[in-house]
Amino acid sequence: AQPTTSAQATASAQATATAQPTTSAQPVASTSPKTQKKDEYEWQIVWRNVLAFVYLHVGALYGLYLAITVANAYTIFWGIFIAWLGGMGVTAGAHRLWSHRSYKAKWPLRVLLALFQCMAFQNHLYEWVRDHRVHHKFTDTNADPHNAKRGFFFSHMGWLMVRKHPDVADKGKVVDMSDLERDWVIRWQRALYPVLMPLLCFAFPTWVPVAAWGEAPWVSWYVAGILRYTLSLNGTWLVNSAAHIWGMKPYDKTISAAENLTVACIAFGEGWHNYHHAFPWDYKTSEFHGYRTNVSKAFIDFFAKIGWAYDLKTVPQDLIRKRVARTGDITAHHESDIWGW
Ligand code: ST9
Ligand code: ZN
Ligand code: ZN
Repeated sequence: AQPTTSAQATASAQATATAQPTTSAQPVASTSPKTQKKDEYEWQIVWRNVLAFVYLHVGALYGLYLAITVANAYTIFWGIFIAWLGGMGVTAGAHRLWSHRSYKAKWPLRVLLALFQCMAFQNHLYEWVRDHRVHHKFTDTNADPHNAKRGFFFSHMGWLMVRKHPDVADKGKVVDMSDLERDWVIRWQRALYPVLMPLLCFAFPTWVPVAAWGEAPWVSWYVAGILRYTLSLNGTWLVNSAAHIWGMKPYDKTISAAENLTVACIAFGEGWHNYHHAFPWDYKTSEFHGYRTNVSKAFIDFFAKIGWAYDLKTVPQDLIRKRVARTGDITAHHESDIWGW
């Protein structure tokens, strides 16, 4: 066996251990160790995660029932507010700032975004960004952590319930993360994540309604905690599933990523995914200049106004036009809509 990382070695060993010989004449001798490893790849379910997601979704249904029947209206507004803060941590922070460097942020905004991103519990920033950069570099291949070619469920949430394909770590090694390693906010968030995440994603959102307007603790837990978290996870996952399946492809017909209005509305502007994969460095993650389908753009523009965000990057119109003509679907590109949305 070749020297590999411990995770790869474990994945490979587990794959070998579980591989069932189906025929007596397996082409083992004729395959190189590398193809052999890939042929042997099969899903390794991580039951801890499966159980956690079952609890979250059953709990979210119960939370929905409590929200409709007994919850204080303030608790519901509070849940929406926390979902929005967590959403900004993911879209304006993890995604547009740290994954793609589409703008720069002074340290107070970086600290704020790192705290908001803890509220969303989608792994710490370093891990989130590494997976996302690998997703962009190896879109629609086995090295893409949530490869949409493996179906809706896998790209939505299935990828979080199985061990990663060996290609993710193998090919992911070439992705440069040195900019994040240099950022003290990233190092600090990663070190404190085991404490900050439970406090900011679960304890604080549950405690406020109890202390401030006397909400019953279990109602607060299931509405502002579990329901809010589960809905915001599903909203985020739609970008990887729905927006990689349904929608038009004005900018690049060759990739699965598509323009999806519904996902844009749910995921605070992150559904314009064909544009985003064509031009990942645009801070708008869309050709549109409006705010209606892109609350995250409004958030970044506000911080640019007060000087905490700067060097906002956009793509010149002639470059977009050239790209549409070269790789896109020109009939799906409606320039008149661009200022409207
Ligand atoms: C969650 C994330 O939900 C959601 C992300 C969505 C992204 C969407 C993007 C779209 C745009 C933004 C939209 C925002 C919209 C917001 C709207 C809000 C309404 N590169 O991972 P491990 C190596 S998280 C290079 O353990 P396993 C590395 O050496 C939900 N190398 O793999 C690593 O070791 P280390 C909550 C990589 O063992 C080693 O492999 N969290 C890469 O196969 C092992 O890595 C959970 O559910 C890479 N990309 O386990 C937990 N990846 O880290 C989920 C790995 O030491 N995670 N390596 O360097 C797990 O339990 C596990 O990761 C696993 C895989 C079971 C899934
Ligand atoms: Zn994508
Ligand atoms: Zn991206």
